[in-house]
Amino acid sequence: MSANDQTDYVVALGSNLGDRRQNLRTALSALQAHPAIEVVQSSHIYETPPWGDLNQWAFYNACVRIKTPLNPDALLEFCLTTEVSMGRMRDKKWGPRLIDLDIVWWSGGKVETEHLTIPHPFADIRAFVLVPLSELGDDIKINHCTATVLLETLDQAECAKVASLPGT
Ligand code: A4P
Ligand code: MG
Repeated sequence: MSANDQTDYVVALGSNLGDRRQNLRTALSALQAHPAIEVVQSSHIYETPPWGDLNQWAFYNACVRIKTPLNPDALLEFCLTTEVSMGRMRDKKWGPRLIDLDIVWWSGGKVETEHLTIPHPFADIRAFVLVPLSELGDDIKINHCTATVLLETLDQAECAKVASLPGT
């Protein structure tokens, strides 16, 4: 396989149930174990206040940059399968979750299908996405802006760095 077959993606990891740190690390290990995925960079883990549904535990969030020849649908399928294999139960939208793997960005531009939207909805106004994303390179742009620029108008005071993810 040549380097030209590879596409860059950012996968956002989130958890606010169980051992949150371990859940993110298990998800990272699943990405690393996939034969067609190369994890090239990972952010620190941040503890972040809940967004959307405020009445739930604080989250741990991180972002991972990968290279893979998988197309967006195939990567989404792998993300959803990983969530299920880790024991995620789907309850209410924006509610508590053991693990969430969302495709935040890829180098191929916008995707808008019934099952997949890239950049991930609200990524440009979510500090819990943008704070870890800002560690992964200024070539990553959401709606033409870097995470660093988007964060200038957002409150990120409550996003606290708690640990590193392995693999950096
Ligand atoms: N889907 C569409 N686009 C994507 C994409 N780019 N990546 C579809 C992944 N999935 C995508 O997702 C439902 C469906 O979204 C998937 O089956 C896929 O076809 P879901 O994970 O079951 O979750 P959901 O809760 O019903 O909705 P969603 O949109 O994933 O929730 P969000 O937007 O991810 O929000 N606060 C903090 N601090 N940190 C968090 O991580 N997460 C949420 C969940 C709310 N508040 C949070 C956090
Ligand atoms: Mg999701």
